Amino acid sequence: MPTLHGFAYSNYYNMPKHALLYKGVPFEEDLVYPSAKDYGQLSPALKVPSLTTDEGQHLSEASVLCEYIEEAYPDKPLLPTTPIARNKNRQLMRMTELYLELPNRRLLPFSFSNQPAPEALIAEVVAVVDRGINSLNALATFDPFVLGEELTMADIYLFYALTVANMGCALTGVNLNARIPGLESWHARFAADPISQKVAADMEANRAGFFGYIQGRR
Ligand SMILES: N[C@@H](CCC(=O)N[C@@H](CS)C(=O)NCC(=O)O)C(=O)O
Repeated sequence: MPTLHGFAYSNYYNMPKHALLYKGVPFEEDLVYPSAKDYGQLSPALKVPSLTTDEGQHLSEASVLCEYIEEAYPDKPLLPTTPIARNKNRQLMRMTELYLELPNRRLLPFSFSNQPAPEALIAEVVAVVDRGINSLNALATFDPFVLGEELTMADIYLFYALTVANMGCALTGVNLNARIPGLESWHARFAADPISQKVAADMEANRAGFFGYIQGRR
């Protein structure tokens, strides 16, 4: 049985977790924070999540884990079949990560500490997030899923990326729901899914543990 390493407060952890739950793949969860001794053996970049496969191989990087899960457990596919449709899916995931998640992630220290972010940083973040908004508006249909009639990896990726994107947007004032038609109702539908609710409950249960970990690092 594969083991998913990390902690439930991590939005990246929740991407492969949601994919495993959706596919009904039995897996174990190993609650670990990136500063744990020997974590580098699981994830060379010391990032959560990582996954140990049935063969004892250690993989890391959330998007790579999602690809692995799709290849190793093809039942209940989360990627379409044609090369172009698969490519569009990956394109949306990549753009979501580069232009929505990562820029807003730069604001997390300010969000967690309730400190105002420097204006110059806000301007940099907003400029990159503009690209993300344009990308989503060009690719996503939200009808009813991000890229059409089927739930795909792009839905999972965007949903959990938005956890961090929305925290950053609370500081920049960018209103993603207003700028991306269809996003808000799609998000509500996805959040109501029982798998999303389980992941959210696990996340909430890890809140105190996560903030304890953050405080300990300061
Ligand atoms: N590119 C990585 C990013 C993962 C990531 O940033 N994880 C955070 C938790 S949400 C983490 O491990 N942070 C620890 C650190 O940066 O020291 C991935 O896709 O898995």
